[in-house]
Amino acid sequence: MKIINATLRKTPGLHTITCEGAQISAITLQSAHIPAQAGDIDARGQLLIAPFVEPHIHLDAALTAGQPEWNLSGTLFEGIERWAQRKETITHEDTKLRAHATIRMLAEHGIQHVRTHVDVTDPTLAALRAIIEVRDEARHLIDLQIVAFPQEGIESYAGGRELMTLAVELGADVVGGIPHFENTREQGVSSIKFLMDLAERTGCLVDVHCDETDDPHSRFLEVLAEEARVRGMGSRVTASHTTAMGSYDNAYCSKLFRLLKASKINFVSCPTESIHLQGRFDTFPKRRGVTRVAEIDRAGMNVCFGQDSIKDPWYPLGNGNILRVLDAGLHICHMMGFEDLARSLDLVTDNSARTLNLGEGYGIAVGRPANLVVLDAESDYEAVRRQAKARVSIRAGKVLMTRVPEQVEFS
Ligand code: 17E
Ligand code: FE2
Repeated sequence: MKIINATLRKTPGLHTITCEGAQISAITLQSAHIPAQAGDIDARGQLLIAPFVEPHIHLDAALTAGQPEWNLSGTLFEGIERWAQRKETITHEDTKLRAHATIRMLAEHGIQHVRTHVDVTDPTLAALRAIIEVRDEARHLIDLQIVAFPQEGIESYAGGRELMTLAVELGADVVGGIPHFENTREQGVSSIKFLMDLAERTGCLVDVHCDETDDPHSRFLEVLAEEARVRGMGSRVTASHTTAMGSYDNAYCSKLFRLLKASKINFVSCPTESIHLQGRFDTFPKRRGVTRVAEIDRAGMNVCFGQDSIKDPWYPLGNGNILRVLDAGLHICHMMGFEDLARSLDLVTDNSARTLNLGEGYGIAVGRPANLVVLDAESDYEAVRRQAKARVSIRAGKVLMTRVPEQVEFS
């Protein structure tokens, strides 16, 4: 299969990408626009990108908003309470149906790599068992990484440590945590030591919900980063949310950044979710409740954007379109200078792939998997401005999905 007349990010000219079997076998620069032969996919000068990546979502809770009650305060904590109510009624089938429906929404938007957190603070681990099956069943659409996520705490929840260990034995790929939600600061710290030990022992990656609060005294990020640095695990570790960093004073943050850089950990921000859940205890002026995305990026560290929720107890909107989150994130994080817009897709492609440790399994290069998306735009700038849709999604060298862009006719 050939994709012709493709614009590649950060590379001038039109290109032909040839796929053999499930791999990219050649990338050639064209001297001019070429006509399509039967069987070719004509990108018509538009962007051909490696698939979008969703680095942070909660598939087990997706599509449950309002069941049985709506989150009326809009806080993280009421979200956790509402979810605890819904969690009592989840079943294997209900979880699988909602997860599959949500994965389809992601795939429709050109996403082929997903990391989902799954709540393991449930003695039956029902959601985890269901999502492990979904990981196999949905392989034709996406690659799925599963995080063992202790929503109600590792130390503060009865049997929390045992449930985390069992989740990894059952097949979770990534170890999670929620230190800011543990009952005490000491438990927050010990939860991080525990989860880092578990990951180091089992070879799992790490992705911690870390300091998801406006409390400027929530300082678990330094603990996570130091554990990662000392163990040499930084590139395998991710700090998600870190919204408290938006409230840290600059003197502390400048010291913290030295450690963060030395640790080499990754960051995920979920700007639509954070602007909704945070700032809830402020009057005016009201904080944005989002981590320092531009500053992390400028310091040379790896940061990406995720959706976090689709219609769940924490966040009622969302539709699978990661460009919606990119658009909002660029606004919220003051990243609309031309240079940021011109490379904005980094935040939802390459940077996220690095967070997920996809390595040679991702990217447009000879020998890599033929997973490719033609976007309905010619540049990063236009893709985010126009909320460009995926026109064609190719997976393992086969067309997975095509979309005919909408046509508007004035009379
Ligand atoms: N759980 C949590 O602790 N934080 C979130 N943002 C979501 C679930 C969606
Ligand atoms: Fe989350």
